[in-house]
Amino acid sequence: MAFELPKLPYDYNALEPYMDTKTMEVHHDKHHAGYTKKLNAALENNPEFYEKSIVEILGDLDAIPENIRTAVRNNGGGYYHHNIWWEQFGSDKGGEPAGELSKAINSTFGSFEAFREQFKITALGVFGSGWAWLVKDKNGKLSLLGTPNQDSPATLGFEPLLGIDVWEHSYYLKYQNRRNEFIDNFWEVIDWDVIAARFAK
Ligand code: MN3
Repeated sequence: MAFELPKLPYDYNALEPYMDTKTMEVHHDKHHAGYTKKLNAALENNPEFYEKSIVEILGDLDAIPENIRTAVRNNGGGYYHHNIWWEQFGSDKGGEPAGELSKAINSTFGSFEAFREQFKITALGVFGSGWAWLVKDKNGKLSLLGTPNQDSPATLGFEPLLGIDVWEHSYYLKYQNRRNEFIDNFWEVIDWDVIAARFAK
């Protein structure tokens, strides 16, 4: 079974005014669809990899034949990261984490506010295209990570809990060069129950 583009879990306009409808359409139907299609095309002659999960694939890129490794790294990362991206949002969300996740954030970063500030610095520090992440390691320890292009936390042995896509395609139509403002508004649509469930896994 080839990899499938997941359906957007809400309407294209669900995240207005923080993420605009047009960006949502292009981001899901063109960019995410494109990564999915190119990942499948790259694996066409090695269909045994269709049987693996995308996390398994990205976690062991050395197992991928060298002639398709870069394509799988880029498009597999793009496929996986956008799956994470859509799932972590909802309308009427935002606010703050609760429970064990809240405790872990406070003990790691000092406070939720301090976490948001450090996350923003990480996201602003990604030069060009890439992502910033809240990740956990194998022992459940939290940290922040910036990754270029579609390089994946999964390749580095981390599990991504929350990610911000700072490729220009993610915000340019609405925010132009104001990555700063995009990052500030990102918090308004985060579904912290989803992030807490990822943390608890
Ligand atoms: Mn994107």
